[in-house]
Amino acid sequence: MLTLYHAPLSRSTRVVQLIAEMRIEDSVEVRLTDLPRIDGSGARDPANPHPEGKVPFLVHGSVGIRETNAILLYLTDLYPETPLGRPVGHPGRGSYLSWLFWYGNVMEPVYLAERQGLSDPAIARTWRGTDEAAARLGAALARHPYLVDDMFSAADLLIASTYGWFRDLIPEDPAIRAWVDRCLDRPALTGVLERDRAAMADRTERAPA
Ligand SMILES: N[C@@H](CCC(=O)N[C@@H](CS)C(=O)NCC(=O)O)C(=O)O
Repeated sequence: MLTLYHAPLSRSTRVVQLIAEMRIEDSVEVRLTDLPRIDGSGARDPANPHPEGKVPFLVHGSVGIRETNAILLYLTDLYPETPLGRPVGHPGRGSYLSWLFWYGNVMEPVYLAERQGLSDPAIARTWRGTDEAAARLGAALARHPYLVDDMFSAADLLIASTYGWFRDLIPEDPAIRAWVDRCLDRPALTGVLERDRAAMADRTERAPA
């Protein structure tokens, strides 16, 4: 049995979506947890075993897996029969790994820096910027409807989630816009977001005045 520590409407929402996309809900217990939010609400939950108190955190037996892209890779490798990953030996494996790691190593830092108005030659030199990230995505999506090949994968789920948070930063490129629409308009995501919003409303009602 697997256990996922999840805080509604956070980075762990992507993992809950993946679990729904993979239809492995019966194999993963999703445990709701709390964390300090940007608005000052919430607090670290001592019951969350993540070493930094963050989400997502996946527990599989005696093993803990942290970092969203590592968790997505772990789950899609663990259930290679579901079409959300690209197992070892698959022609798309290299591309799949590249996009999953590109998300954490480049895309998230670049978009967070943009959102926070941070600019520094070291940032530009190391990660480039959102224009370069968009060009990278545009080049891939000019050839295929999805990043790895012709089928939606956990890499699309992860990378498109950035534009769910930062809709004003969706690049103008029509191929990227159509891909974002395809990725954000999935029933699994709609269902997860509805449940997350309900859990957040419940949390607000219970919070002390
Ligand atoms: N790079 C990590 C980031 C995890 C992360 O920062 N999660 C936020 C929620 S969106 C969190 O747990 N924040 C609580 C804290 O920083 O204490 C990942 O993608 O898993």
